[in-house]
Amino acid sequence: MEDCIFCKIVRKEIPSQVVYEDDRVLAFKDINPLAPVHILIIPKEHLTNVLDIHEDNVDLIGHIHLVANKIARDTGIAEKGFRIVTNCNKEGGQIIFHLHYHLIGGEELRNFA
Ligand code: DGP
Repeated sequence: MEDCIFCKIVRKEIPSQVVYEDDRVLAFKDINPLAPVHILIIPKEHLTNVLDIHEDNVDLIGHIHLVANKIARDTGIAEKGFRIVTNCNKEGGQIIFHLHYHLIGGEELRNFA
């Protein structure tokens, strides 16, 4: 997508602090961290949000969870605990309309649900 900020990050047109990359997924530090570890994990392919997940991309979504698992271990947050969040549409708190998973941890997280 031409004007999508996260597509531009994937194409390296906008700089980011990459923590993991493969042919399908990019993970980088959130520009506005809510906790000591706050990483965004995104598919390189432009999907708008979870409503764009269908039978033909469930494998990609599973892969994203494996990547989250690896990053959680590598950053040292796996043992104590962490959160994976994806916001969907405006009332769900989505600001960037490219599917992304927030991986958050490194401190005691408040429960909100
Ligand atoms: P959401 O509300 O779920 O759409 O979260 C979008 C997140 O993306 C928000 O935590 C801030 C982050 N973000 C927005 N623009 C940029 C950017 O240009 N670079 C990085 N690293 N993060 C960004």
